[in-house]
Amino acid sequence: MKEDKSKKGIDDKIAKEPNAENPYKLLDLKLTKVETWAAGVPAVVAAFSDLIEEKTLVRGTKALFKMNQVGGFDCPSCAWPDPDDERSPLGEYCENGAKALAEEATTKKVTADFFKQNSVYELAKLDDYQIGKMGRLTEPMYLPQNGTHYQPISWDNAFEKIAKHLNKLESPDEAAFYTSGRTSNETSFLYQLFAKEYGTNNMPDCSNMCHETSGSALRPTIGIGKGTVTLDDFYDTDLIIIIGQNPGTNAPRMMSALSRGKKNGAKIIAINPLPEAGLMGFHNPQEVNGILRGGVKLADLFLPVKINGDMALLKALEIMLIEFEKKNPEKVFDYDFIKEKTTGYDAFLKQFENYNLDELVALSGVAKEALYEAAEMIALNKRIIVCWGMGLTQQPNGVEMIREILNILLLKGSIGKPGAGVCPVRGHSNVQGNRTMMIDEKPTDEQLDRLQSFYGFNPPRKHGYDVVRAIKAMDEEKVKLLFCMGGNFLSATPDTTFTANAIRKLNLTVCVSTKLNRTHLIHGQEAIILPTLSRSDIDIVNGEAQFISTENSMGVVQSSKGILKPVSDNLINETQIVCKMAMATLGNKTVINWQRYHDSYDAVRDDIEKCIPGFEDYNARVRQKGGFYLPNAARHGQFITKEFGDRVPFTLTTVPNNELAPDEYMMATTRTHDQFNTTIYGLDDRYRGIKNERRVIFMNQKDIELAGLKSGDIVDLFNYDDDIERIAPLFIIVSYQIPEKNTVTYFPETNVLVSVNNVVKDSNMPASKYVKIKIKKHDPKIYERINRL
Ligand SMILES: Nc1nc2c(c(=O)[nH]1)N[C@H]1C(S)=C(S)[C@@H](COP(=O)(O)OP(=O)(O)OC[C@H]3O[C@@H](n4cnc5c(=O)[nH]c(N)nc54)[C@H](O)[C@@H]3O)O[C@H]1N2
Ligand SMILES: Nc1nc2c(c(=O)[nH]1)N[C@H]1C(S)=C(S)[C@@H](COP(=O)(O)OP(=O)(O)OC[C@H]3O[C@@H](n4cnc5c(=O)[nH]c(N)nc54)[C@H](O)[C@@H]3O)O[C@H]1N2
Ligand SMILES: [Mo]
Repeated sequence: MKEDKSKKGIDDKIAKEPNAENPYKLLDLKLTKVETWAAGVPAVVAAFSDLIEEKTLVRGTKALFKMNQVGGFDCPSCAWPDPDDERSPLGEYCENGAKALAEEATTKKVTADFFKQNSVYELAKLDDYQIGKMGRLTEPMYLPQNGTHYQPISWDNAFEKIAKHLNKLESPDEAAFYTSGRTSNETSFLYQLFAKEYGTNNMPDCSNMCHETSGSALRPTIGIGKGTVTLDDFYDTDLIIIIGQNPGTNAPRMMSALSRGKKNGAKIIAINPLPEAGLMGFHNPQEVNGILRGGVKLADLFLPVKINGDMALLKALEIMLIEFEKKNPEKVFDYDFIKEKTTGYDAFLKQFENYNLDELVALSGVAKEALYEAAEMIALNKRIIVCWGMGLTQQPNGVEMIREILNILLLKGSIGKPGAGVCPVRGHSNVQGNRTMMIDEKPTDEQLDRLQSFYGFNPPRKHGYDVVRAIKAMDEEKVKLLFCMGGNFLSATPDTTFTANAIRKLNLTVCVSTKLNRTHLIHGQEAIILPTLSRSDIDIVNGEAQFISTENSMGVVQSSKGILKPVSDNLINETQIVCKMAMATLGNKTVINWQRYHDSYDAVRDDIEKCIPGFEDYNARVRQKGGFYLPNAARHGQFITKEFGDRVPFTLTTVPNNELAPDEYMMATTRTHDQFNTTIYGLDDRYRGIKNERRVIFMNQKDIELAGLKSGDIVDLFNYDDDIERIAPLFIIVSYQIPEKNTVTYFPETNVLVSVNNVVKDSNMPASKYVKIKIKKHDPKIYERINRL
């Protein structure tokens, strides 16, 4: 590696370290049985062992029983809703909710002394698992330019520094304000309000890497960028299709809803390259029955689609449905619905003259008989729910694929009715609420008009940067300051080396965080860490314990009140952080009474009510048991859009060309059972039979043999998008039940291979489940080739 003499200090030292952005070393992989059932006793044992490891058994257990209970706090993990009616006395949590809680309820602390003893340089050599296990952040910290160690800073001085940096930028658009999806409604509202009053719509958020694709597909077609079903719909429906989503790991409580639906007669089809345990069967750990015996078989039919073979699969199903309808006129399609509620049906039908069923079947990778079976299940049933996750949204044609799903539902008249509709399964516990609160780089004129008329300032109208555009703007030095409200920007985003270098160009990075993470260690010229309260912490404002509110995957807004004593007296809540930053930055230029918001969540909610439709009587209704549903016209069969009036369009889409060179493979990056995004709880992926290693690559046995490799071989992975060599060294091959030419690895380790230009059309999300790679036997000299720009 050449030395750049022009740079000094710590950044330079890290820049010479080949693995500071993404350290790599192999552990001691053990393969265990691949599970075909999810949850059950091991899940309960795993949940409690995490609490023990985090030295928080009593605190954690006390908190677990309050989690997702009426009057308790909302699980910080996923956005799956709580039942409206009865909640399980054994607890409404799952193994992964318990792990998420253990992470934040930990009594381990990262103090000023810790930073004094550990330089940023040394910390950056640790992997994400080790960094995350250091404990909760306890006081604000500051890293001066060329500094080697973070040092304590008072809250006031921290805000003064941030204000000074913000005020010296040539334009407000030189700042970007990132949000991760745990932030409450109240904080989100104030945060976007501050960014707008300051003068920018640069609000990249985790949705830009998650469900932006779903919003982009649904908003212009059904009139709302959210799902249309509620939990009750799952309990009484005919058919549930789960495509590109892994509920056993990422939304475990969804399995209770699925099994209740099944008991009431629903069938399930799962479409996924991997036979995920949570799609196949479920033992409910919350029911004595589930722990001791039995359990419910989930998928009636599993379609092992090729990565990105979904479009071909959906079109093949449509051809089969059209044939069924021809043979059984008016039995398969809902012509009343098609006539009254849709547009474009004739053109939709006509397109199939150009498609060949057998070709589509081959592209999907699924056997024709299995597809017929699926088509038959769709043909024979009327009420269908389709759920999807990152398997679709992180594909280059994700927007089109979701619209193709919609086409099928339109044929069946299966949306906007009980037991029928679309269900994009959200990720972060309040990611949906963030968007409702206008955390959005492209707010609508209606939204801005309402803010303008209530507050009286002119919010900026120009759209801001999303995540991918923000990274590029940072690289081009158009953005000079990155403020992160939660999250772990570097580890979550694509093209790790490129992004790390873009971050290093910034004047200042500020992270509001609960735990130490990589974005604190690969930073701008100056860096500030602001520690904050988490969901489960008691939040006292003006002497009184407060609650915040969130919106779940099904549009229910409810309160959340922490119960644990914070690990430090020097933590303030996120809302207060925003208010203090606003007061320090805007001074007497502001037209908003930030002190009032600082002192009272009720005041924030009162004003949200005035600016965002659906929040009438917010303070009263959020205090009701179970909260309240936001309006959702599509749920009730009203689909209002500017372009199509009150009709939903059939969308004409195309089948992508997924051809690969002989030595190329398609890679999807996914989560293990032991992580929450970039927070690594442990090193196992229990359901997939992986123990004590994350640097694995799942491959089909035939591919392994064809490449002259064998299971257990150590390989390096390469991507060559944009004619740049991207390298992820040191992965172990695991032979797995996965379609040929397809591979799966875990993020964030393989984000380094995802080009920042590999994005989803229309939503501009990283297409991190569609990465073309090459695989070569590990070369010990590979490190010399790692290009650090
Ligand atoms: N415990 C835990 N819970 C979580 C999270 C976590 O990290 N840990 N993350 C949260 C967040 S932010 C989110 S967004 C959600 C994510 O939850 P999911 O949407 O389930 O996300 P992933 O695990 O990334 O991948 C989903 C599935 O897509 C499949 N897949 C990959 N490529 C394709 C394809 O081409 N076609 C099809 N049909 N399937 C494909 C993979 O095999 C995998 O089973 O979970 C949330 N909940
Ligand atoms: N290759 C690849 N990349 C992906 C994905 C993928 O499937 N493949 N998935 C993408 C998806 S779906 C998402 S949503 C993003 C996630 O991206 P992010 O939301 O940015 O990442 P997280 O790992 O969830 O953030 C973890 C950090 O949040 C902080 N934190 C936790 N709780 C709180 C809190 O209550 N308040 C505050 N202020 N901070 C808190 C902690 O410090 C922790 O280190 O990653 C994306 N990246
Ligand atoms: Mo997500």
